[in-house]
Amino acid sequence: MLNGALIGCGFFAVNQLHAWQEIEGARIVALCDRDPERLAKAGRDFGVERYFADAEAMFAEERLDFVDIATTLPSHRALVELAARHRVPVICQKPFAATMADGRVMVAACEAAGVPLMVHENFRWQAPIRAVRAVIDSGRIGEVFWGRVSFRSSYDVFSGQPYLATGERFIIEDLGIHSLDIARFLFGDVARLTSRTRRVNPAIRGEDVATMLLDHEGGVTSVVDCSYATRLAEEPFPQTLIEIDGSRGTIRLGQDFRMIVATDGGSETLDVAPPLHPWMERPWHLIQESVVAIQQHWVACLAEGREPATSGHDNLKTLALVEAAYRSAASGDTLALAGI
Ligand code: NAD
Ligand code: 89V
Repeated sequence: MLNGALIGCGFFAVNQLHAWQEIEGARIVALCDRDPERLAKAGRDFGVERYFADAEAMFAEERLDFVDIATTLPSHRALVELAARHRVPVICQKPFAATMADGRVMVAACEAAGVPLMVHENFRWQAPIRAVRAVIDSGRIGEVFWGRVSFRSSYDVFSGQPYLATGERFIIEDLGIHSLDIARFLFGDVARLTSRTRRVNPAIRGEDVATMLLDHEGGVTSVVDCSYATRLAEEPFPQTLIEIDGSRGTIRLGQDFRMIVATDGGSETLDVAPPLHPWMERPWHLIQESVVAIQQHWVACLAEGREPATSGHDNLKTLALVEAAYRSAASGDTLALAGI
């Protein structure tokens, strides 16, 4: 049994704590948050008896097999470096780092300490995204030449996560980061990127609309678009919709988890909805179920000595797309990823 600690008992950590209770072979034995009320509530709700207001004190006192960092971005670098100093394998929530330089330092610290590092980039673990990738891998639609990864919504994310309204950066750093990672997962790494952004909602500070054009290294062209300013007849939050064209067919992942695969032989419509476990709540179950999947993957990787799919090293490539998207939107230029 792996004994883990979780740092940051806030809005999203509840999902991670529920998911750890489902996973065989790992359990959370200690919690840390600098907010005493949140800490005590999480301890009560999840039956964890060891509490710490300070992460340094926790690492000093506990014997941990891993730590799960569920705090917001400003604390990520210091906490990952602390885990590395204590030689504790570490999971860190997205966005992994505020800058590429920080991200590289964090990856290097874990490598030097010989500890595994996984970024909690869970959207590629969503059931419908895995289903799309399985069709691509089957070869049914031939060689992929075009794709679109789209997240358009007017869901109020600010009431649950108020910090999203106040940062200079918003949708690309918080949500587009998932969409860009999905694009990498489905179409491969990226050579060049062009981006345009705007802010529609006057009550927030950062951009809430972004449109990005990606040239993937293998030749696929993709569009990654995201918006929190899009009022639709049926609110799709938090679904990512996907369009893919291949040399022998197409995949369309539409609203309500309907995936259509069309080839010359006809078309097939599949229900790729995620399961709804008792603790999950619509419409968040799509994300909640992917949290179980990524945490299971972490436990399997630790047991088998494998590098996680979204290791720190891998996630630097997604972070580079975020950085390129902001720079391209500011300059209007198409940017080569090699220079980021
Ligand atoms: P939150 O502000 O609700 O919770 C963060 C908690 O961390 C707070 O309770 C705060 O007191 C605590 N904290 C911060 N710094 C600390 C430190 N140094 N030591 C101890 N405690 C500290 O934030 P949230 O909305 O839960 O978001 C947390 C992270 O999860 C963010 O990085 C966010 O982007 C990410 N997130 C991911 C998903 C996803 O699907 N992957 C969804 C939502 C949020
Ligand atoms: O996944 C996230 O990081 C969340 C949300 C889906 C609300 O944007 O912040």
